[in-house]
Amino acid sequence: LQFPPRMNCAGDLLDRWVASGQGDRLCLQAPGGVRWTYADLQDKANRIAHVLVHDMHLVPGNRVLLRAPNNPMLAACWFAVMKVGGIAVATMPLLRAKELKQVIDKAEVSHALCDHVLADELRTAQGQCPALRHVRHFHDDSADGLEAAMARHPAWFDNVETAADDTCIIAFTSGTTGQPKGTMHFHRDVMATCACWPPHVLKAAPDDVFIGSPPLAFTFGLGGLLLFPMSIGASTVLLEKASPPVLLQAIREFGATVLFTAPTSYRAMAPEAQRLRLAAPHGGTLRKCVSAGEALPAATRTLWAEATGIEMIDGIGATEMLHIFISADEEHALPGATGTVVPGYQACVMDDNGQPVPAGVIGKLAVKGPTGCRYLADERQRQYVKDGWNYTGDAYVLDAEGYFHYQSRTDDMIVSAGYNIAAPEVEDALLLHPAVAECAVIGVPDDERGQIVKAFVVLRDQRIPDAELVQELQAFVKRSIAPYKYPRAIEFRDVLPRTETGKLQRFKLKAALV
Ligand code: 3UK
Repeated sequence: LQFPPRMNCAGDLLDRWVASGQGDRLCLQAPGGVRWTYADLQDKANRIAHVLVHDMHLVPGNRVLLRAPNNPMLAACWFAVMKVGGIAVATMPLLRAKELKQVIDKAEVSHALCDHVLADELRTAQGQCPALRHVRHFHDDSADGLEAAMARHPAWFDNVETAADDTCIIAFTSGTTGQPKGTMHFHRDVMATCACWPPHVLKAAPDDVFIGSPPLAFTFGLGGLLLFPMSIGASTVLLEKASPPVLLQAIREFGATVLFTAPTSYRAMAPEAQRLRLAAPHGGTLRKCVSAGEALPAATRTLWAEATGIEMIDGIGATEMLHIFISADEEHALPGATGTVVPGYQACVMDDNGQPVPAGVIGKLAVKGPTGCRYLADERQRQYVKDGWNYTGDAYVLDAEGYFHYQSRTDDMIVSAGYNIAAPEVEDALLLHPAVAECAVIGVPDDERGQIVKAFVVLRDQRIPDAELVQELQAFVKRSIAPYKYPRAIEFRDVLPRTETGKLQRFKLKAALV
C-alpha cells in the first residue's frame, strides 16, 4: 500500500464524492426521516471545521473529544476534526465523569464537541480538567450552540494538508482486562483499513445500506458504520440505541443490507429475524452479517444461518490494529474458526520465545501489516509489539489450511490438574443447551487441582435454577467435549458483566467484582 506523503482521510472518504459530481448520493440516514447526501455531510463538516479553527482556536495536532450516541452530527464532527488536522478522541456514550477525566488527561484533550444529551458527565469532568478549554454542544438550539455557530460560517473549507503519518485518531481500548489504553492511528491507517478487509472479505457494493450497533467511538463501529460504507460511496444508518429490538425494527424500516454487531446480539435477534423474514434469502433485504468483538460461538453461527439463511462473516480486530486482520467471507467460513489472514496482513502463532509453532499447536497470535499498535503511554508498547509483530493477547491454533482457530485470551486459559482448558470452548458447549441464554467460564483457585472450571449461566426464561439443572448441564458438556473440561462449579446469574461494546468482562467475575 502506497500513500502520497500529504493526504487527509476526509478528502479521500468524503470530499472526493462531491468533487467527482456524486455529491447527491445518499450518505447517512437516521430515524425521524434524517437523510444526508455526501454533499450535506460535507457542508456540515466544513462549517464545523470553521467553528473549530475560528471560534475555538484549534491548531493542527490539537485533540478533540467527541461525545455522542451514533448520529449524523457525530459523523460530521468526526470529519471536521480530520479536515482541520486535529486528532479525534471519541468517547463511549456510557462513560462517567471520572472515566472522561482519565481520557482527557491521558490524551491531553483541549477541545470537545458534545451532543447535548450527553453533556452532564462532560460538564462534571470539565470542572476538573483545566486543559479542556473549548467545548461546544450540538443538538442544542441555544445561541452558543454548535448549530448557531455553524450558520455563521461558509460551507466551503480547504482541508489542512496533513501528512500521511500525522495522527488523526486516539482510540481507547474497551477495558476487557481493566484500564483503557489510548492508541494512535494516522491518516494513512484509516485509508489502509479501508483498502484491506472491506474489498477482500466484506465485498459490499455502492448501493448497500449499512447498519449496526457498535458505537463510532469503538473502531469496529467507526470502520463498519462510517469509514467502510463511505470508502465505496454507500450509505449507512446511524442508530442512537441499537438494542436487538431497535436493530431488528430499523433493518426493516431502512431496508438495511449489511449488518455489524456482536455475537450476543445475533443470538438475541435470531428468532425475530426469522419471524420478520429480514434476510434476503427469505425475501428481506439483509445480505451480509458481520460479527466481531468476541469469539463467535459455532452455535451462534448455526442459529443465525438457520434463522436467516445467511452465513456470518466473523473477523477479529483490535483497537490497537484499528480494524479486522483475520476473517473469512461467507463462502470460506469455517465454523469454529475466525478465518484466514486478511490480504495486506501477516499472522503467525508464536511460542513464548517468539518462534512460530507448528500447525495444530496452541500459541500466541502475532500480526503485522499496514496498521499496528502505537500506545500513547509507551510502557505497554513493548508488551504488545515485539520484533515488529503485534501480540494481541489471544491464544490461537493455526491449522494446515491456514485457518486460525480462536482458543481464548491468553489470560483466560484455565489450567486444571495439568490440563489447559480454553474458557470459550466450555462456553460454546454450554450455549448449545436449550436452557442457556448466556454464559461465562473462568478458572477459580482450587487446592487440589490448581484451578477448576466455573461457569456463570444466565438461563432462558422459565427455567428453574436448581441442582438438577446443574447436573444436567454438566452431563451435557461432558457429552460434547473432553469430560475433564466440564464446569465443576455452576452459578446462575441474571446478567453477566459486559463492556459497552458487548464483551464479557471475565476479569470481574474472577475478582468477584460483581
Ligand atoms: C477480541 C475477538 C475472537 C480479541 C475490534 C473488530 O474487538 C475489537 O477491539 P478491542 O480492542 O478488542 C480486541 C480483542 O477482542 N476479539 C475481537 N474480535 C474477535 N476474539 N473472535 C473475534 N472475531 O481478544 C481481541 O484481541 O475492543 C474488533 C474491529 C475493530 C475492533 N477494535
